[in-house]
Amino acid sequence: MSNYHIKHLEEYFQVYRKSVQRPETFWEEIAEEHFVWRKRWNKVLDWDFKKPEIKWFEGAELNITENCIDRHLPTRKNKTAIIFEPNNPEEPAQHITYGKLHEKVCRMANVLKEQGVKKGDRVCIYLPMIPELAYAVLACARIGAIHSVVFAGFSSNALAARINDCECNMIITSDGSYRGKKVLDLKKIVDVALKTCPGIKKVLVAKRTGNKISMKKDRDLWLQPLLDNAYADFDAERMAAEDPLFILYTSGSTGKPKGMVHTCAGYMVYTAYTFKNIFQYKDGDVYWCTADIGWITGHSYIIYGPLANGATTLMFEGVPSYPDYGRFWEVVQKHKVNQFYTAPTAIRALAKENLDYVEKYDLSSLRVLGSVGEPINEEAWHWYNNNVGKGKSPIVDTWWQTETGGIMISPIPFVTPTTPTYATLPFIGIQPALMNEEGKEISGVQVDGRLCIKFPWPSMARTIWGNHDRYRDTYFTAYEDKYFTGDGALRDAVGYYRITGRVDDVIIVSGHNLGTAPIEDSINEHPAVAESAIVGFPHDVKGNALYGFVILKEVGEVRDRDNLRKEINQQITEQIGPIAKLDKIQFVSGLPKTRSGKIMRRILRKIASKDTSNMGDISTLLNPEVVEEIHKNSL
Ligand code: 7RM
Repeated sequence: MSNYHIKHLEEYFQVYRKSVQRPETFWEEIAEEHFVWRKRWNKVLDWDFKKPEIKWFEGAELNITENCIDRHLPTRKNKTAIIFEPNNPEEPAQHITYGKLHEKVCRMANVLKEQGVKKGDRVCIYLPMIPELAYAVLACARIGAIHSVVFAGFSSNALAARINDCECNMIITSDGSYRGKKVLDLKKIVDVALKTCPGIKKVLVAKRTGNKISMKKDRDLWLQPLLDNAYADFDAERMAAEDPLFILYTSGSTGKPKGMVHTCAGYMVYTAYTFKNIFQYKDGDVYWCTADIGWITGHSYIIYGPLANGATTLMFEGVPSYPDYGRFWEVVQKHKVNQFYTAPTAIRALAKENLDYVEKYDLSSLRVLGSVGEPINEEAWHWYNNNVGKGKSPIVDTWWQTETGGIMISPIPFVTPTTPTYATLPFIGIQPALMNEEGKEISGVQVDGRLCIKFPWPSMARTIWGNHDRYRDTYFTAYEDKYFTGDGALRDAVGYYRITGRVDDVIIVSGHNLGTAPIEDSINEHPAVAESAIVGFPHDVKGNALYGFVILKEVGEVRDRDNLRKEINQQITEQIGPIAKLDKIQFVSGLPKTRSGKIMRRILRKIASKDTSNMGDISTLLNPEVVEEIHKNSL
């Protein structure tokens, strides 16, 4: 029996049991039967969560792009690999076949090599959702360079910090990007960032918007002429199973962003296997994930997972609201999309608009709907189910993280019965545990606790770039011999999991993970600000919005409060990006602190969400009196 494609519930339980009882045999069979290897592994798994050290398929050699492209050529050369749907609906879509993708990636790989990129080098990719982004990612993988994609909505500061942290020597960008009606000047953002990035030797610039940009001599090069002159074939580099494939930054609760490192073999096996089952992808289907490739969802489920299965994956450059709120559904109709994967924040935004925008289009091609990024609330779930799925397309509420590389808890459509707001059952090979405050695993059903994973899975991040101690401290010290996710969850009577949200200081706004610390750092740089704390509060579209409590310096002129609010948000926009702007800013005389000096965010969270019936014990605070003041003046 091949366990690659699970088709009914009994089979799920059977395969799950095997994957837990004999994980090495299980993953070995999957790896052997469904991928191409240059050299076989010596050992399937080696792990120690204390160090922590995790190795899958050690000794094996492969190149992920041979699995995502070359091996499909004999059978799928003329099949569409990527459908590119531009921002402007009047501009024709592009259908990039596997044959064409091979050529494009090879040319790009040759360009990178000619420009001095070597195996193991870090290449920053700062591009909008255009085909060159996919080519760049795959070209890096083909030559063995480590890609670090930075979402092209991040500011110069955020970009520079990510470039410097992993010491990239090249950046691939574009002249500009289209987002709805707006044209953004990406190259200018890069130019500003590079003032503080001495390691960058080359800037490759893709032409997209045609706006005027400045090109620095000897450093900046237009990509197109280089591609035109490059050879259209390239021998993929032999990579060791545990060689890094990419770095992707995610916000932490303290300090600078964490560069999560994913490696070649395990990541490939797990993203491909989850993609096949969780979207029930069948040959000929058109699959669309609306995420940006700047996030892990785009890495795993726009590029690697779908392409490893020889799928047709759609890349959308635009936004859900342009030219109007029907755009998603227009694209579904136009390309006859079968699987559609998006985020609750997008669903909530669209659910606020007139239903005509959905009903105007023929959505009968849809078979599976996906959700990712944050808990999907019941109302949004029903709207999605009724109006998009017409009650017949199962919703897969997929829980996972940048750190996990692939989907961890999710229904398998047509296999696992779904329940609104529940991510349901662990995927094959995933062993969750709920932990109590004393650090003990909670057994049984109808319980809640902190979500950990007890056993390694192939696509887990192996380290934080340049900071293995932080990797250990963040994920492996809270609970002995377990990976701690940072999320809380409950397990219901039938063993289904429902994710309740972060238990640390990461706030998820519109599906984007924002650490409180960098935003507070940015606010605190304002000359009038003494100290600040931000918390999330429920927001009907964004899921959470940010509420800032700000202490002003006592010296200096008395400033207009609304102007100050504007300046603070302006500063955040410049340093982090508009996504991190505060919805509410309250000026306070102090912040509730513990005796060890930690801000008691729990109290601020309650005030921000107007849930102040039970404030808990505040007697241990250093300054209990400020709580009353903050509460009284809350916004
Ligand atoms: C894929 C991704 C990770 C955090 C995670 C959760 C939250 C993601 C769900 C979810 C409830 C879901 N990676 N999260 N998916 N919460 N239900 N289906 O989002 O690194 O950017 O974020 O997102 O808190 O820890 S991420």
